[in-house]
Amino acid sequence: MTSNSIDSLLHEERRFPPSPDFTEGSVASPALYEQAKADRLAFWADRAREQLHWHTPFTQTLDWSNPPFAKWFADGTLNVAYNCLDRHVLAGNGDRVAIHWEGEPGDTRTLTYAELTSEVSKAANALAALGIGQGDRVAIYLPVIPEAVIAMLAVARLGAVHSVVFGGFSAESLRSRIDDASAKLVITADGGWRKGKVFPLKPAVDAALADNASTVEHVLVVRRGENDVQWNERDLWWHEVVSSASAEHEAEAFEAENPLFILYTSGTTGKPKGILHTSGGYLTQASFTHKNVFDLHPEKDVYWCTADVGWITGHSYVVYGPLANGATQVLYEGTPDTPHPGRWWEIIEKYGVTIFYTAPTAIRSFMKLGREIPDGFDLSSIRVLGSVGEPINPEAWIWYRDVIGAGKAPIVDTWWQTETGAIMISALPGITTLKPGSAQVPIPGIKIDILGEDGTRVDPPQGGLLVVSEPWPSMLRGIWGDPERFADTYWSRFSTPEAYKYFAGDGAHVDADGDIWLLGRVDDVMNVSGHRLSTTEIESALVSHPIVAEAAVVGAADEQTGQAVVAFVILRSEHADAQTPDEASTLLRAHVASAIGAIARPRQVFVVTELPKTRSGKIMRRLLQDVAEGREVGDTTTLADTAVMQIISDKLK
Ligand code: 6R9
Repeated sequence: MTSNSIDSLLHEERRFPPSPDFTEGSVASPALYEQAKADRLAFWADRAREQLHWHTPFTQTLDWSNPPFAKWFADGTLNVAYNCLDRHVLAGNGDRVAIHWEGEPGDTRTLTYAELTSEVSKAANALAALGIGQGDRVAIYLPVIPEAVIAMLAVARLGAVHSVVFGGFSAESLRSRIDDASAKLVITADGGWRKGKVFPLKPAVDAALADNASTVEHVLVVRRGENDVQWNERDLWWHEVVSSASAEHEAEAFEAENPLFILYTSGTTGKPKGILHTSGGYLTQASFTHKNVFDLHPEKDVYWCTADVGWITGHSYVVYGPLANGATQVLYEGTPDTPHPGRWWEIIEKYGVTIFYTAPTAIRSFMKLGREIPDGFDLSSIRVLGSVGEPINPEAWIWYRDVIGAGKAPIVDTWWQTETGAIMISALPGITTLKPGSAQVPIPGIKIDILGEDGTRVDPPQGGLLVVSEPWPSMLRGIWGDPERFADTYWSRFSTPEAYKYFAGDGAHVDADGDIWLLGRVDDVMNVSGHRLSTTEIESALVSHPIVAEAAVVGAADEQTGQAVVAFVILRSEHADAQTPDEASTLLRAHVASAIGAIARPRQVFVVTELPKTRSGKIMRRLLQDVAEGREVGDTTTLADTAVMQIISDKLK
């Protein structure tokens, strides 16, 4: 990766310093960086005391005597749910809205902190009556409805461990996750609303448990879709079991390292990894970052993170971070375009959302539809915008700021992973001068380095591999049931006995100001004629062309150059018919060559109408690579829309 190739992409040279008004009232202060620099562990100990209520105060901050197995605040005890609920009620904020829930068909439900505390207490009593206690695993397979949050917190309140499985996953994926964690209970719903229809969930649970050979004793079913369901002996209705339970439940304290949840994520091999997070450290960093990165003023902000609770973003920035901070938030069940393409903007207007956190893929799909749609709504309440999940290209960044943020809301581009548990790299609004396209700087207390293949630090502006060089409070504590895979996947590449370093799997580059630019997963790095090229970089060049709405790039085997660049693009609707695919291809090949250099010129540019994406919005380049290399398309089960590959393959025939 050469610096020239990256720099040539940055047509967007504008910088956005914080406005004095914003800085004056901002939550974060430069002192955080100074304190963390002076004494990192003391900094985190202070954050843990400031952010959380400890039943027993801790005396030890970090135990790193057995790396890579960390313990944070190990002799302290707390209850995670108490921290998200009861303490806000006790502080006099019981009447504050915790959740403004909006169902896809337009039904709504509002829960104050007092009401949410009662609901969680009832659910905790009901689960305890079903035999759930400390350490037991509970699988949660629900739509984005209040019961998803209530179920997670009820499990946490009992010191048990939840494993939320995204509602779009198949019966087979659900079964493998249930088995891997030996779950005792599954909490699901009859169905949920998506794209104007009820999608059934219960049949997938029935199919997953059909052989009666799993560890699951009961299935607790929330009524949401009102669709018919098959009933088995192990099944119980949520509304029968939970409604009749007492609303009084005393939250017991558990050790800081008590497991809180397992969340499965895909790795390089086929078997998903059960990423394990624990209590005190996780909640400290999730809540600290939620407050400072989003400039949360809980008494007046209305926060909305669009992630499904089935992803890590939903865990840390829908459930734990916001609720630990006593925030008021919006929770929305459905898709962005149902029943009309302005649904999200309508929700922002309706609830007066002030802080909005979403993914670049969503932003680009709105760009594709044109600004007339958001312009039809009053978005003037917005004051902070966040981005997560993949690098945000400067064009989308500027559009997001101009169209959604009225040309003034700061954007925080937050880099982190399921494994890191909470935000690791981000600007802090009110402090950082923003640079479109860069995730910018490690948050206070986090140590990031960019290393070359040989493990030595590379100096700006060279690119390398991103590592976290010191343990952090919300770090994963392991892969469920597989300590070797944990040590191997993340810690074997760059660690020495003196210094353990976490290998994130992302490429990155630091510029002369010390700002970090993410270059995509290193597994997506191509080698073309001996030159390293990042898929992200070429995609960014493609989407910087006005006719392109979305782009995905893969390295396809090529006899001459080792790998060749093959691009798949979706054109903006107003251009889709104005160019033939051949004309568009010629134009874009030349555009990439001029943006990055001839070496990056795609061998082929295919114009398509859809790209294969996972349900969390990540483009599945592996499948496009199959197409580009003329192979049979591989496993498509994790696609949001499994028909997409057929459409693409047919089109290219
Ligand atoms: C939170 C989440 C993690 C991977 C990560 C990286 C990519 C996430 C990013 C970003 C560039 C950002 N990623 N945020 N890349 N800029 N702001 O997405 O977790 O689903 O585990 O994905 O996503 O490649 O390694 P997860």
